[in-house]
Amino acid sequence: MSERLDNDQRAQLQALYADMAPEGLTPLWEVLSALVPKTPESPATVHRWRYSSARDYLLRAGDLISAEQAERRVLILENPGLQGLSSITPSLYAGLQMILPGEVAPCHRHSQCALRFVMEGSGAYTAVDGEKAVMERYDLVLTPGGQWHDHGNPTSQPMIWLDGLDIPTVRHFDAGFAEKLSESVHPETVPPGDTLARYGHNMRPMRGGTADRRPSHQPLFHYRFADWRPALETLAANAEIDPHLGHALEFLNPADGGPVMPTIAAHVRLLPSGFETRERRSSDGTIFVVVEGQGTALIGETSIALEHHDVLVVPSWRPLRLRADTKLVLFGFSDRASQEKLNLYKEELA
Ligand code: GTQ
Repeated sequence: MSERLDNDQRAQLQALYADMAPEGLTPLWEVLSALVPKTPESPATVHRWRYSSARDYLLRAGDLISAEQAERRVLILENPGLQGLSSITPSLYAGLQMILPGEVAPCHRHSQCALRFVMEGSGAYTAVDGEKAVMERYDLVLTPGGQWHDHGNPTSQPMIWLDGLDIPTVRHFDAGFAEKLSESVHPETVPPGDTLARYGHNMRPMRGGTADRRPSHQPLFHYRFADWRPALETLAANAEIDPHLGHALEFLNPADGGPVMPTIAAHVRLLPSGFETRERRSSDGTIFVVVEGQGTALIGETSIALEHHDVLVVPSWRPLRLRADTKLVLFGFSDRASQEKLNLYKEELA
């Protein structure tokens, strides 16, 4: 409301609101500026989770409940500004999942899209439609919406990864469906590495041929550290650094050259030691993981130290500068994929 109201008018309006409320009617003029803000006013807060601390709690949970019992043994990274919503930003969910040696997280599929970013361990797997992606540290593995997935750990070490899902987005649309497979482990359909060989080398089986077996919109699901890390290093050696991003590479869906999944975009960046980015803000609240090194996130007046494996969330439209105190390598993901489809995405570079 732009005009001030006198007391009499205010009292009569309050009576009107009370009378009509039971019929599901409320006055727009009381809420218009909040409904249609000039710029995003996220209820989410900037927050950093210390990996060492979260890991201790996850190990404690591991003593108390099995992966099979829990279905998924995950500690949700819940944004302090979004309590009760199991969300890290208004549109995204994140959690830390652990699979102990010998455990299986049973097979299911759901509308929600998921990414996994491996924090520690080696040799456990996520099977997608019955094909194991054998996971190494800092691999990115996707379980796109509608695809069967189970996790297992045949090694002697725990494996921990970060889950990133579009759970709040799907909840927003009331469009979530899920089902469990009758068996806990999907029968093996092809040997590990089959999809990477068929779809992961800028090639694909000829369309229409019988070897073109993966869903055409979402064929690839494994992006290996062994591939992305050298690529990022070579970029850093050859390219002029982007003042707002550092050296940055986005993971692509080869089906269309766009973000990895319909709702989620993911990238990695490298900031040389001592480098500080110029201020940038964007409408996609972003989750960062520290893969290598140490740094500082500067968000307005707030300064947040980033240690190895920490997870940081920067909500929509918060001005961010990143400083590398040593060489800093980050993984990041956001809902930019959704926002671009809806013509919502905006960024501002200082
Ligand atoms: O691994 O399928 O963190 O369904 C949340 C929901 C992980 C999974 C989560 C899930 C999964």
